[in-house]
Amino acid sequence: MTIKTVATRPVDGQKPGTSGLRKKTDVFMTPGYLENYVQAIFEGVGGIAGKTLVVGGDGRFFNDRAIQTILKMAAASGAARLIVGQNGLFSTPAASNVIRKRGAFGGLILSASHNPGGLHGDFGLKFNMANGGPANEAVTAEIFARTKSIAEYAIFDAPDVDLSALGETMIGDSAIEVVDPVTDYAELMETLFDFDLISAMFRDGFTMRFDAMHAATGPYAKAILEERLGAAPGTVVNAVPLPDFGGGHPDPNPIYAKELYDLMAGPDAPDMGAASDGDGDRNIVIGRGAVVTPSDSLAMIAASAHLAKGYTRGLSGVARSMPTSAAVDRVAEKLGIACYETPTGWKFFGNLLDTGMITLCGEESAGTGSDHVREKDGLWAVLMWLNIQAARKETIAEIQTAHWAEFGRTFYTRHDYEAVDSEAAGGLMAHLRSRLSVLPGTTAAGLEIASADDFAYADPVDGSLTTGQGIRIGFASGERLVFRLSGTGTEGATIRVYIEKFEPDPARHGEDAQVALAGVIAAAEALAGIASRTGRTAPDVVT
Ligand code: G16
Repeated sequence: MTIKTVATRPVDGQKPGTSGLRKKTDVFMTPGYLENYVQAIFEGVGGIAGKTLVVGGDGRFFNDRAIQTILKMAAASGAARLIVGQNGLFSTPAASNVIRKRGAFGGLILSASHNPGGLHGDFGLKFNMANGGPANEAVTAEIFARTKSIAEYAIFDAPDVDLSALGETMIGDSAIEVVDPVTDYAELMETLFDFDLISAMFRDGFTMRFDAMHAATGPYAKAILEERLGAAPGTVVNAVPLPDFGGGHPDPNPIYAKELYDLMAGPDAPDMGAASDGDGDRNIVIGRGAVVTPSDSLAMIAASAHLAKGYTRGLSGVARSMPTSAAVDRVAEKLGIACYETPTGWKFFGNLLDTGMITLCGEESAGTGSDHVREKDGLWAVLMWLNIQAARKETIAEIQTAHWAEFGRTFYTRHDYEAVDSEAAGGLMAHLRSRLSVLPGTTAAGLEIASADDFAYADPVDGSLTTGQGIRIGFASGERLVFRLSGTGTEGATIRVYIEKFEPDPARHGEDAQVALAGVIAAAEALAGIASRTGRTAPDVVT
């Protein structure tokens, strides 16, 4: 086995987005593309000689090939140990846990999250740091800088490692340790939640469907829900991870998890429906006839988390990404704890979690998590909801109704316009930005605008400033609109419009969100001219 040094040239566009580098799979498979980016990571993080790294992904097409390349390159760069999930699999939160538990220097996580896989689907790669969380902005900037000056990369000329067998092999002086991806994660969950209480609920006839969408969470959900907690066999559906996600789109939203949403709205609904995404960090929770929005889920978990054994001490604080609804703010106020508003991207929660300023955080994009790892965690959220139901002896619908009665309901929806012409999307945002100073005091579709800004965040721990994070429009009557461009898409631009309105009156809490928000939706169109600028008259996805 020898180390090869291969001459290469910078490739354009290897700038990490909201969560690492995401591109079409066939782009990632272009000779040298992956290698350039991996070498840039190794150099951008200050070198990996003598270090331990965790490596794994969500099992999508090219996961297996990419991991072999990464292992050979890491060995060539002198890594001491590479901890790899069996068959190259790790859910993102499980990888975060292993990084923390094993005291690793960091990890490489291969996933394009909820985006479809396959040669013409999406692929992604990100670096997580020693705290288990996605690299911060300073590190991703350093990685990007290296992609622009790279001239060569190093790789071991070695046979592939058998990743199906647990145990240890060597590439040169680097140990490759293949581990069961589920064990450590399941152990962690057992320290956080009352497994006996949840088991008893299942024994008493509680029914559930968990849709793993043929993605990373399947083995975890089977092991924890069915084997440890005693949920009926077959509770976890689509449990086997497949490189093409069974031809599906592993996003637990109302479009791609429609079957689950339909089941939960119908006469044969189990007590609880849940799903997670490609890499297992997102979640959706649905009660019988009661969809819980991710923003509400965060607020409801914040209000009841103390019922789970890992959280009996209460919450030190909470955080939400800026576009997430203010439902959790109202809970924080009542609990007398701080609530932080961060830019979109889990990496921005890292410092708050590391310093103990927050215990819980979440995002409108189906992400909820706590200080147990440094990623959002789909199965954790599902277990939290199971624990809360078992402890309160109430259904999700009852918990939701009671929560709204106590705190008011924040109607919320997000409208996505996908694969929009990048110039048109950029023009729409630039137009809004140019009008920020003149908007307050004017009206849009009859609603008076009280405030308008472009969100900027000064990290309270390290003082770093992040600007240009989305246009916020606040209305005098309390509604809010946010416009931003997605940082995870791989085709054109995705415009996200986030729409919310607070409703204190319980008599109105049963309204359909799209109906309740119709006036604010009209204001969004009046302000941004989405139809005229993009040619789109309706969103592609409504969550
Ligand atoms: C990533 C980030 C999340 C973010 C989401 C959507 O999640 O970790 O913080 O909310 O992307 O980002 P955007 O609105 O820029 O597309 P995931 O699940 O895709 O890794």
